[in-house]
Amino acid sequence: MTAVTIPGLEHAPTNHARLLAWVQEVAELTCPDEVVWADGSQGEWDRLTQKLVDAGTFVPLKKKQNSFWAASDPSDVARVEERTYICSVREEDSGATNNWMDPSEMKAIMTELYRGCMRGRTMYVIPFCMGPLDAEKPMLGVEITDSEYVVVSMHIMTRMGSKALAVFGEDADFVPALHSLGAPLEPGQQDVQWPCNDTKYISHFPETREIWSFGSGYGGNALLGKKCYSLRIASVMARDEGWLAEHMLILKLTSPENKAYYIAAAFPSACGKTNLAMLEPTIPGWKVETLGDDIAWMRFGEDGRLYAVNPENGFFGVAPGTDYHTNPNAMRTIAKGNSLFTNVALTDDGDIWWEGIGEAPAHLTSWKHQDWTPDGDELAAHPNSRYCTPIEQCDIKAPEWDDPKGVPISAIFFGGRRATTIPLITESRDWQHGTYMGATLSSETTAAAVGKTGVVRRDPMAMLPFIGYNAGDYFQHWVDLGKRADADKLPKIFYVNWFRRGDDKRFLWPGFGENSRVLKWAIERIEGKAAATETPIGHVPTAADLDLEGLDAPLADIEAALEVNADEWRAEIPLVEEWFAKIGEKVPTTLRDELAALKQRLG
Ligand code: GTP
Ligand code: SPV
Ligand code: MN
Repeated sequence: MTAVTIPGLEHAPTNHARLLAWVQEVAELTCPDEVVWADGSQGEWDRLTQKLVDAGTFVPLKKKQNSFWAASDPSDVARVEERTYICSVREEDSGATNNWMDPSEMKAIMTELYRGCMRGRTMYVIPFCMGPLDAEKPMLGVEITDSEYVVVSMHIMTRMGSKALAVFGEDADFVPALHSLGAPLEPGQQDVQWPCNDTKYISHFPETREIWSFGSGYGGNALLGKKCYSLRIASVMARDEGWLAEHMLILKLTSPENKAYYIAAAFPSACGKTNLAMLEPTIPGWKVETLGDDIAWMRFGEDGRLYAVNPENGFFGVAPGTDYHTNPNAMRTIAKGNSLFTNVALTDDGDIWWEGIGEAPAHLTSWKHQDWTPDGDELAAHPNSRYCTPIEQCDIKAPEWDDPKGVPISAIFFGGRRATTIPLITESRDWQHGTYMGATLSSETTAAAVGKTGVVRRDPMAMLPFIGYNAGDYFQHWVDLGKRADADKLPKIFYVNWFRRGDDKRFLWPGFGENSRVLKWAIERIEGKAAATETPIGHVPTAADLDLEGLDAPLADIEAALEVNADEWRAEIPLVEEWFAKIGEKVPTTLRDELAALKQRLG
């Protein structure tokens, strides 16, 4: 076939012709020293974590078994939305919210970047499956990468290696996902702790369902099964096949009467999904179990209800702010070890530390590898530092978390981070109104993406950076799905905001475990038990409608968190108009009608 011989290329553990041809093609283009098929074994984990320790990328944690600390290049700490592209054939299919480039033009540019880019490194071939391996149609992918950090992270975040490859057979469909750090090594050249490239591209080809990523080692840019496959590419599949791929947690809420409800919730990055998914209720008798903390795939079941599956196998959670008070379940999960920590601080006795985890020790090694003491002004951990840990280890995972059938969703929450305007919770009147709430969702930007933080922007369904096609078509898809099912079988949609602030900038609502009070109200609305006030924006509880027993917070703050301020809402209207104008003609008529009706109600 070719004159090129690369060690490892001839020992492929599969007869899948399309996969073999692609691996051959990528190896010839990128020129690695060696090709290794990832098998997902403990031996492979041990070998690669040791290799990362030897390279200085990982420091083993003395205080957590089988766990490692890594600090990235200071320039490679978050998703790069400006460098993320949806390369549909027609520009309008990418839409006003995505960066676009013609697929052949992008492939020409990136092919030149990839040429020889794995020289001096090992090329790993990682077969993986998003969602359960025993799904009716397993959602397969293969990531090729030259990063050991990516391989070991994929061990945690996905079902991968031999057990995934076994599902491929000789001709199963899969999403090819190519990743390179873009940091070839010349013979004898010393590697750096966190190789990456100043030039970055995170490219998606929706028609051919391919992913090409270059230059970054950070989670969302490099673990291609996550946002690239399970949201951007999967949202296109979902549009074509009549389902939903969403940036949502999945939780199970059990009432004191032992009735179980499943709730999915979409909040933008670093706006509280992991925390809500693992919540420890402060109200007696209520129980939360976790099914997923970031992504939900939802399909209609035969009974007409919407069933959700978490495609992931691990949590890639925001570290700062996580402690035994805010998220004890995350703390217990990582305490079991088998976890990776990136861009947190390292204690002198070999443990991790971040802002919000408790009192700072007198000395730390910061995420920038610098000596750190509490009297300086720099953060010890990057605000987007992350832990990566297996779901399997989470004590409160729901037993059905990996059931390929999924779980029937009773309520969908949309939420954002807004200091003003948006009440603690609002119930939509129906699916269309709920879709309007989602489509006009707004939130302050966070450290999860490179760029200025704290800027309010529209983030529809918390999917702004993740919709793999035209946002107007995406809204239409939501509207259309709502027409497919009986209204009483559709999840009820709510709009929440844990982040409203008082004059002195304090949070009005205590959040975290106390959010169970808000979940309870939502469930009791579904059961027809709880009261609400009809307002121009939807049904909102008064403080008296919420179970506030034992809550240690001023009533005035709760009332302020629930306030519907007509002036603030009127000020929101031009922003929504501007947003719809940006999306353009494809904004569904129903959503324009919702806006017109809201305007009228506000007077
Ligand atoms: P991604 O993994 O980026 O998608 O983020 P996420 O939506 O899972 O956010 P996460 O739960 O990790 O929360 C991000 C930040 O918000 C953390 O610093 C939390 O401490 C904070 N946070 C989460 N829930 C609440 C809440 O109810 N109230 C307040 N005030 N802060 C919260
Ligand atoms: C997010 O940014 O929404 C995350 C982390 O969940 S990342 O994997 O980078 O997407
Ligand atoms: Mn996320």
